[in-house]
This record gives sequence, structure tokens and C-alpha cells, in this order.
Amino acid sequence: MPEAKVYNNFINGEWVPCKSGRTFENRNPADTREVVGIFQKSAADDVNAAVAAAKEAYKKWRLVPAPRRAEILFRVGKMLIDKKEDFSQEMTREMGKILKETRGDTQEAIDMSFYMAGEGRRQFGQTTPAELPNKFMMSVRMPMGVCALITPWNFPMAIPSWKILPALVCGNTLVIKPATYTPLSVYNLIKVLDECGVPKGVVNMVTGSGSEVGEPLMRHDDVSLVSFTGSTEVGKAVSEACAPTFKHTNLEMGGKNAIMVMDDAIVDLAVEGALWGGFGTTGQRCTAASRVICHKAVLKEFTDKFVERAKALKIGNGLDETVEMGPSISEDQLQTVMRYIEIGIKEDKAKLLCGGNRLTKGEYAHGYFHDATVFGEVDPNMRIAQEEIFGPVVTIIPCDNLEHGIEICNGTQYGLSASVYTQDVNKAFVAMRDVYTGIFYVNSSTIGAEVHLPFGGTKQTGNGHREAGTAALDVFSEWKAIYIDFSGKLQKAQIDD
Ligand code: UN1
Repeated sequence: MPEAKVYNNFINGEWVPCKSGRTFENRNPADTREVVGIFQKSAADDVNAAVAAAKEAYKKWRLVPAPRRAEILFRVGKMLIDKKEDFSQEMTREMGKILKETRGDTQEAIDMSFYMAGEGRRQFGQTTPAELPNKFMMSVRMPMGVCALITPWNFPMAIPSWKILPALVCGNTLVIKPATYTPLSVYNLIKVLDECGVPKGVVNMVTGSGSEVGEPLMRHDDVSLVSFTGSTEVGKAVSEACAPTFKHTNLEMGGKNAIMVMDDAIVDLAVEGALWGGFGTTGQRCTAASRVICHKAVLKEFTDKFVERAKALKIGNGLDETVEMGPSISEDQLQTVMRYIEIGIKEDKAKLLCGGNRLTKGEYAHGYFHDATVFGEVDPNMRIAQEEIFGPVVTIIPCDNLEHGIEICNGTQYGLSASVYTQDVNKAFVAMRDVYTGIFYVNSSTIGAEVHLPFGGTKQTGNGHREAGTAALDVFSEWKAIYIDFSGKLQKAQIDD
């Protein structure tokens, strides 16, 4: 294997090693013999330098007209198009998901670049008539300062782009801490931003662990906002750390998303959707369809077809274009998957219909591979039907009718995404109204959100914010209401003459 490249932090417009000189390896989860890159194992002093740079740069960046800031974003979108294939190949090597999906991930960053660039000429506020004569009023968005962005490994470029690009177009500066498993994709994105002309200090990247980089970053007094995507457990810690000073937090966390298959569904279509939603990204999407709630009338047909297809999925290194499912991200993640399968069999006593095995032979010997696993006759309260596994495990839960299906669908602590397969428009509308999730699909899987609608969930999936769409602007800016009195005298609102 060729010697791995060393990648530096990006602080104040310079690529610099961390102060302690320590590094960590980024290895390919499909073949751990391959070191994809060597990254900086940073700590609080590196974070402090990055935040100081971002704080200084904010003074000028907030005054750059938004359409000018957006010109950089347009260039970023164009450069990402040119580099899409290389970046996607590198992403598959560091993260494991198949090339088709890493191309989609890079594409999502391209889409977000152009979409947020458009916001350079929008960011609309309101003007409204005043209740007093010779008085004008309006609302405008204002930036907030230094943003701390803590991003996950499952969408290594898309999710960083959901945070970086709206933060920038609104006039903020930022420090990003990429997931330790996937720093290369964030490095690639930051390099593009630099080459497209982002001024020094506006964007900073510090790599390293959650405890050594994430913690001091989110607790830093000069950080105004923490935007985090990851587990509900860590999200809670972020929320608690930020609460005493009312630092803004934008949290995107877990899901236990369900596809509901009704008795009038086109079963083959539902099978396709359940495969894509359940095993795409090896089940490691927050939006993964980890539950299928299936009407008893079509349960046997759906289950037979779904299990047959799950068994036939081609598993392997995502760089092979014929492979349909890659490895889990890490040994830890794989152990979690295996632990839940054991819980499914022993504690829940659910019926294992296929899968349940770690793959270790031949081409699988050096990776974190597991076969596609399906449990049938699952009770909605079983742990495998309630807890987020984040792996290639799907539970099939029988239901009696739509109302029963919706009750099961809503019966978890999460509320990210859900879908219904039905040919009945009335049922579709009832489901659209009554399912309490942030994202809902009709006759499609639980995955596949586009960048110009809000992304996020209810209950313990989030804290009421949404990423993407114009909702992202609400995360990365604050409203200011402005009143201008041109009467030349003191006019008093709400006071009788
Ligand atoms: C995630 O599930 O972690 O909607 C992000 C989708 C993608 C983004 C998913 N566009 O599935």
C-alpha cells in the first residue's frame, strides 16, 4: 500500500498541524489494512486558536454583502461538480458506503451550494404597515457570530454542507469538527471553500475526538451556536452544556423510522422501498427504514418477497460498482449491530427470518461486514423495534389497519421520517396528517430528502429546529425588528392620546 498522506487542520486560512503534534489514522472500513489518511489529533489549544480566528474574521465577514458571500458558494458548487467523482471515491474509501451513494452524498453538497447561494439574494424579511403615522417597520436577519459545527460520519460531505453553507451565507464564521471516521470528506469540502475564495479565518477545521475537540469547542465562550448531528445521547450532553449560557443549539439526532404497507399497496413497490430504506447506507442513516409496519392481509406476500431480496443483496467493498451494501463504519458499530441481533433473538424472542451473521471469510476478512438481517412477527414494544440500531437490521411488525399502523408508527421516542404505501388517496391524507414525524413520504421510502425542504424530526430526534430549506436560515440567523419614526415627534405605541 502507498504511504498515507498527512492532513492538517485549517485555521485562519493556513493548513497547520495540531500543537501537540499527535495524529490519528483514518482506515477503510471495507479493508482496514488501508490507511486512507493521517489526521491531526487536536485538543483545546487548537480549538482556541480556531475560535479566535473565526471571531476576528467575523468582524469583516458579517459586513460583506450577502450576494457577494453567495458568489463564493456558486463557485463552490461548480468546483464540487468537477471533483465529484474523486471526492465520492475517497468518501467510499473512508466511510464504506457504495459509490452510487457517495456520489449522491457529494451531489447533496452541490445542491446545497447552489440553493444557499440563491439565499444570498433572498433572506427575505418583512415590511409591514405601522400603527402610527410617519413610521416604518421591518424585520431583518442578522448573523450570530462564531458557529461550532459537529458533524457525523454517515453523510460525510452532505451534512457538513447543510451546516457550513447556510452559516456562511447568513454572515457567520465557523469552526467545524468532523467525525473522526470521516475527516477526509470534510477536508475536501473545506479545501474547495478555500480555493473558491472564502477569506481567512471565516472557515476553520479542527480534527480530533469528541472529548478533546468537540467538548472545548461547544463550551467555548466565544461560540454563539452549536449545530450538532449524531446520537441522541451526545445531543443531550450538548444541550446540557449549552443550557447555562443559553447558547443556541441545533440538534439532529436519532430515528426509528417506519414504512407502513397497507392492504391496497403495490407490494413490489413497497419491497423496493423497504430494501432501499432498510439496507441503503448499510442501515446507517438517521432516516433508515428500520421498521416495516405491514397490514396482515399482505404480510406474507411482503415478507416472502422482502426476505428473498434481502438474502440476495450483494455485500462487499463499495468501490465495486456491482456491490449493493458496504460494511458498517467500525468494529464498535458492528458490535452494536450484533448485540441487538442477540437481543432480538434472546430477550425479544423475535423470529429471525434471514441474516444474523458477521461476514469474516475471503474478501470480508479485513472489514466490518454483516449480512442483511430481517426479524418477523415483531411486537412494537420489543427493543429491536424501539431502539436505534444503525445497521442492516429491519423489523417487520404486523398491523390490522391504517389507524393501528399509525399508532405503532408514532409509538417510539423518535420522530424523524416515515412513509405509507397505499393506492387510496384518503388513507394517504390521513397518514400525512396523523403521523408525527418531521418528514413523511407517500409511496416512497423513508429516505431521500431534498435540500430545499426542512430536514429534521419531532420528539427526541431534534430540538425543534430544522436543517436545509429556508428553515436553515432560522438556525443560523437571528431576527431583528426595526422601527423608524420619521414624524419628527415622540409617538407612543399602544398609548391612548
Ligand atoms: C441521514 O439520514 O442521516 O434523506 C441523512 C436522506 C438523505 C439525507 C439523510 N438526503 O436520506
